[in-house]
Amino acid sequence: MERHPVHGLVTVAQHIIEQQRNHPTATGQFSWLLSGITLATKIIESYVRRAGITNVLGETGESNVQGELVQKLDMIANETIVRCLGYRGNIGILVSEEEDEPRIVKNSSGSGNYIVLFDPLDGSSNIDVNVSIGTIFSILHKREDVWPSDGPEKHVLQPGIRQLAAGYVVYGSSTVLAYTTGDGVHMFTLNPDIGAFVLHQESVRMPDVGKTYSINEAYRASFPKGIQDYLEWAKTDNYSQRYIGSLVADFHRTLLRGGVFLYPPTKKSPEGKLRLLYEANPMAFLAEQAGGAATDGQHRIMEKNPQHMHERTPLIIGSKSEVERVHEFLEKG
Ligand code: AHM
Ligand code: MG
Repeated sequence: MERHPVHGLVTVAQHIIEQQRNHPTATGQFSWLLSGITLATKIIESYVRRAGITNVLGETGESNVQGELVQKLDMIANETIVRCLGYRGNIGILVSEEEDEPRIVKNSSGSGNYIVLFDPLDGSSNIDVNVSIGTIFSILHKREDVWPSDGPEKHVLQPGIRQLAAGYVVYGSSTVLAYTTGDGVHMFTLNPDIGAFVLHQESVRMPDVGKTYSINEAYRASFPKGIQDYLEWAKTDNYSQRYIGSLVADFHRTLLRGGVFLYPPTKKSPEGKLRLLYEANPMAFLAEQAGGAATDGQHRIMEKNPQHMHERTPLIIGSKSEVERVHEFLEKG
């Protein structure tokens, strides 16, 4: 793997500002917005680290728009992000996995131009058992061809290729942030002693091959035939299997080590389980920026035109040649 070691101490805030220097028209608004996200994730991480001793584990007793039980930490993470971003005057719309409708941010200028879409705490089933979970985000501009009477959802329904930035934070054995603004993927580790995300790898490249597949194989019987055939083949070719059950953590490993993550359509989730706008799109942007690929089994994820805010999609993401291999099986199947 090609690595770019970093000397000296560069925080994520500094890095974003330096990246902006490459864009002469940048106003600094964008770095202000991203610093709101990093602040929120530091607060979330402090809840996650102390979860067992601060009565934040377990369910709230409510279900979200997806019909899934909401964990207390899901709710805390959502509120934290809304609180941290709601005061950045340049954000117009927030879209969260946990909320049915887009949230219009009311601010003094009333003219926020950015849309932030996020999954506040991904990997819900792992929250209570101290396994890696994460936050995912994607940033868009509001559309110019939308009338106020069209409502906010129309602004939000844009293909992933329009993303201005995307990233995630994985709350794992250490807390790592990865982001892209279309100029490579950069990775930071939270140094808890100074409370800052510190750069540890610039321009991360995903290995082009990697003999690891990551899938919930318990659903195998209802996978498309091509996926079943691929899994059979991978076993005969000495692949390993790794599956954490938090997209953020499974993707993070795939980004660093190579391989392929798959969440195909199943009987239970015929459209796939993962959400296009705030799970698949940001991960696809990161994957492509690192030299990898992301599809739904037929189309490039980032070219899909979303019809609904909480739309789901099948996802095949990872090293380029591994994704291509899965496609070969899908075409034969
Ligand atoms: P969540 O956003 O409610 O946590 O659900 C998404 C998660 C992903 O992190 C993970 O890849 C997937 O669900 C795991 O699903 P399954 O338990 O069906 O394997
Ligand atoms: Mg999720």
